[in-house]
Amino acid sequence: MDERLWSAAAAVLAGNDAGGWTRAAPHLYPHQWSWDSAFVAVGWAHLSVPRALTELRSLFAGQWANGMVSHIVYDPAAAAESYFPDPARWGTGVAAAAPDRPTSGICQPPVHALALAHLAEVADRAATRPAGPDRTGGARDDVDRVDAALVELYPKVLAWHRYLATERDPQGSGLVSIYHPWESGTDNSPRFDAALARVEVGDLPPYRRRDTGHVADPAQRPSDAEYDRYLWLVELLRRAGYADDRIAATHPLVLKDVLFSAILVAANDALGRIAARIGAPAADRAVIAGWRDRGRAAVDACYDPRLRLCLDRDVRAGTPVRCRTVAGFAGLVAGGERRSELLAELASARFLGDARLRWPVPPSTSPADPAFRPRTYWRGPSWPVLGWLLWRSLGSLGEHTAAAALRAASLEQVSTAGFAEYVEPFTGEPLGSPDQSWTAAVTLDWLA
Ligand code: 9WN
Repeated sequence: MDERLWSAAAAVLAGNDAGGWTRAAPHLYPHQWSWDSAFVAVGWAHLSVPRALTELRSLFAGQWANGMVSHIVYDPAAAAESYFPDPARWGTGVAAAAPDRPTSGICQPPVHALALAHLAEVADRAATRPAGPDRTGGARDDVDRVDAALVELYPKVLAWHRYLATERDPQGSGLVSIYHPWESGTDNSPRFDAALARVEVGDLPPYRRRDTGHVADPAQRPSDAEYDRYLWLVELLRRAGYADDRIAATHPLVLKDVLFSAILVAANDALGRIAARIGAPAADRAVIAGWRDRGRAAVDACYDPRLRLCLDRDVRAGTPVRCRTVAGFAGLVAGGERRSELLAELASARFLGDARLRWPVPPSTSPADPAFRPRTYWRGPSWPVLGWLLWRSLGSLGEHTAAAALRAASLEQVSTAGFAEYVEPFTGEPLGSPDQSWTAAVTLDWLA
């Protein structure tokens, strides 16, 4: 165990701790982000199980009445100019389902059930460990706390998954529709280039970006042209009253996001285990298993034999999105039948086998893709948190050698680059925000 790295990671979480929730990053992201929070809870579990549970409780306190977990729960105490778009720009008051607290009007990948199941395992392991130093303290009590939290959170997570399986998939296809690149969590990935290019920006109210002031070079962030489109999509969603049926009928950007859908498969698998643990009704368990199986088959069907990757589907264009990004490994996350092809592609010179990589960790966009940019956000840099997701998926598939190699490379990366938001894949230069909460959190989990 690298005690120095452990203490440094723990200090990042403590520094970003806002009480019952954690800032995604100290300055750039001073609010609670949805999928960040779930990864962060996995990290907190190794320091304090009660604190990990509080993280998820706080996030779900901002859940919408239709089940949606919004991508940002705003800190009302933070200055309005601390992050843009602010709550006023979202204007979620137009939506009947919006809660009283300030949130955004869109969502992010549903990693929450995965986090809950993972932190239950952490608590169980600590409780069964032979006598000796116990980082979590009161290990048996922690298991009871987890069980109580599972009972409390289970209906909320179920409502969240139901929202995704119905409102975001009215066709029952097994694939989730997203309305905004921010919903994917991989904002300016080339996955969205063609769809965004078709978005015609209308009478967009003026705005001032805040994000570029927090990074060393604005070129590490999405471009102004991308931001105009992001904000125009927000404008259209607000005008549609955040009503899924209106959005599905009129919105210019609708994508079946293959990674989001695969995460939902893994999350339904985890939710099924939680349901069994707390003795939820058999009918619920059958519904959850149905969502999981339908999603897994649908992700498999997105596999493209030419690229050897799973591809998103652009609903408006009616075509698959042909680019080489880390999202293409969705089939490993969902645990489908394309495992050997995807593992071969992951190891190939287009991904981990590229000899120019400083560490064999997945770049967000393959260096072999024409849109690859090594310093720009989701267009090339590696994101440790996605390495964690793949590592966990490989472990669940029983691919222990590949998982161990990815963990070792990831730990070398964070030991050198620190807890950066993302990292230049060839030089190892830390980019984006320093002290990013989820990078520290997954480091704790790798070390534990
Ligand atoms: C928009 C907080 C979030 C992550 C996303 C990442 C980035 C926000 C932004 O930061 O997105 O949601 O302002 O760029 O792309 O995955 O959740 O860390």
